[in-house]
Amino acid sequence: MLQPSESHDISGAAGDPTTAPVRLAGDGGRSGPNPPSTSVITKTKPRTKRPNLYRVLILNDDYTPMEFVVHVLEKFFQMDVEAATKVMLHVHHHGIGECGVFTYEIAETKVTQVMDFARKHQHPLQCVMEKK
Ligand code: TYC
Repeated sequence: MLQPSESHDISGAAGDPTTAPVRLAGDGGRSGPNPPSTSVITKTKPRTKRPNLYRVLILNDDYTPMEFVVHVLEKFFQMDVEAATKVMLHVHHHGIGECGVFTYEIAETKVTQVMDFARKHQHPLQCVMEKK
């Protein structure tokens, strides 16, 4: 008499080495032929990390025309003429003022754009960035 384990399997999956459950030694026979299905639940915390932020600042000087500074703030910092004039006058009176807050690469780009533009027009306007 053939035992079930000796029979020639013609039913498909059970005898298919690619799908047959692996029988593990020492599992008390719980692994097959139909072992209880188990799964591993991995908890991944929804981690949102905030980027480092940088202030872009302009500095006062005695020579750069007020209209040029207003133009810079409109051109590179998307300010309207009223906001740009307020910032320019703040810098004129206090020596330094904020143009905006950006991630590192954007802040660096703004500083370069302002410095290149000021140099091109031969104005000594200075623009810097500082970590918040
Ligand atoms: N102090 C300049 C002047 O009187 C105007 C000025 C304002 C220059 C802001 C630079 O960042 C600046 N012409």
